[in-house]
Amino acid sequence: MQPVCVLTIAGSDSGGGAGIEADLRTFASLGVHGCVAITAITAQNTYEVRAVAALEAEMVRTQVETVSDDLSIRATKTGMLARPATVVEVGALAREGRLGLLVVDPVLVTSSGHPLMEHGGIEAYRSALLPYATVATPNLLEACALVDLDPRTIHSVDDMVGVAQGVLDFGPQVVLVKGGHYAGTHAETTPDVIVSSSGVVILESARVVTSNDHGTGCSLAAAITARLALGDTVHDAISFAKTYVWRALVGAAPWQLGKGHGPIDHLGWNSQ
Ligand code: PXL
Repeated sequence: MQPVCVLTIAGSDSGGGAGIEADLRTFASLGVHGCVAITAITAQNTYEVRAVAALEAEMVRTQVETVSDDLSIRATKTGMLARPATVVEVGALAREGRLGLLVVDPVLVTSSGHPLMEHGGIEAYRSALLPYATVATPNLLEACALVDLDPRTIHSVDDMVGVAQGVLDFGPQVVLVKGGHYAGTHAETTPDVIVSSSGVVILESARVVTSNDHGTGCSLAAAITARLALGDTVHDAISFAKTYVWRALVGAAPWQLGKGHGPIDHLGWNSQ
């Protein structure tokens, strides 16, 4: 049996918790071969981002072309794209058919508030990349930014559904709005909202209270990508990925790898 190949187009997190590093561990853990196109290098640890250096969009294109000229990429995940020009370039690569099934995680800022996208990124996502997405996986704050809504106006799961439908209008086949930020992270459950042309599905799961939650969004999108590449339907891939991240959160809850938000247990999830 040959392993299935997938690609992540994302930034590097020197602390190893998020970005490319999380994606590759997730891919390895779920049995697919991960290729990468690096968009930016971040100098960060578990509590701060000290610097970001973005690559030129052209260099991102060259990485993707080089990989996809040789390996058969079944599915691609995009994470931190850093520059609007890179968002546009990745949209063009999708249009050229180089990316396979496409999971777009529209990363804009870190949870601590450090920007991971330059000015103009939101408009680029709307017009150039979301139309090609099989699944878009914004968190609630990113979804609000995409539809130009103040997150303080979101008070119910119905409000979340409205935001998700707004993102769906930009063209993805399915939108998953993650509920981790719902109710200011104090709610006992995290409602995830999935919308598509076939309707609305709400997935509830118990919140894992832990400071080791860095890279959960990246890992969720990477797990969806791996499962899509392996042949799951979008809904099955999302359900699987939620369980994967939930178990990896539980597994890492006792860890103390730094002073801030540590990584999740990408590799030990199956023992939970
Ligand atoms: O979780 C968003 C994210 C994506 N990519 C990189 C990051 C982060 C958050 O810190 O560092 C490289």
